[in-house]
Amino acid sequence: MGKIFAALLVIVGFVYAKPEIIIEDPWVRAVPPTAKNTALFMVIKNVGDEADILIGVKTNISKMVSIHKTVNQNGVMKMVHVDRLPVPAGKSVVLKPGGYHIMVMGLKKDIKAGDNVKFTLIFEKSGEITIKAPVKMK
Ligand SMILES: [Cu+2]
Repeated sequence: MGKIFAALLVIVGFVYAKPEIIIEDPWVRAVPPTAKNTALFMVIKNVGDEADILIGVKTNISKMVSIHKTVNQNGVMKMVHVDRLPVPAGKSVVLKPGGYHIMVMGLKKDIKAGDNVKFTLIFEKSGEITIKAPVKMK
């Protein structure tokens, strides 16, 4: 009896384990009208019990969007493209200036402080999550 109950618990746990993604404090850096690029920052929180992975981002304000990481290569700060950004279960990943960020390249229109920009974040398990990020001077 005890064995069957334990087995059932394992099955139930397996079925219901899932990531639960919460996006906190998203913001886009305000840039001068001549600028072609900007970046999106946020905290990606996974309050679920399974890991998830950010695999892509979409927006219609720019030609391209890419997950970037700023790295220090022999004293020179460089940005490198990241295909997959893992968000472990119960953990948060912080996207901030000087670290991970979503690079927004080839702006199609001017953005200014106070605007809100729509982005769709694509997660491997949770699917698409649409957010509105305010444009801020920071
Ligand atoms: Cu970048």
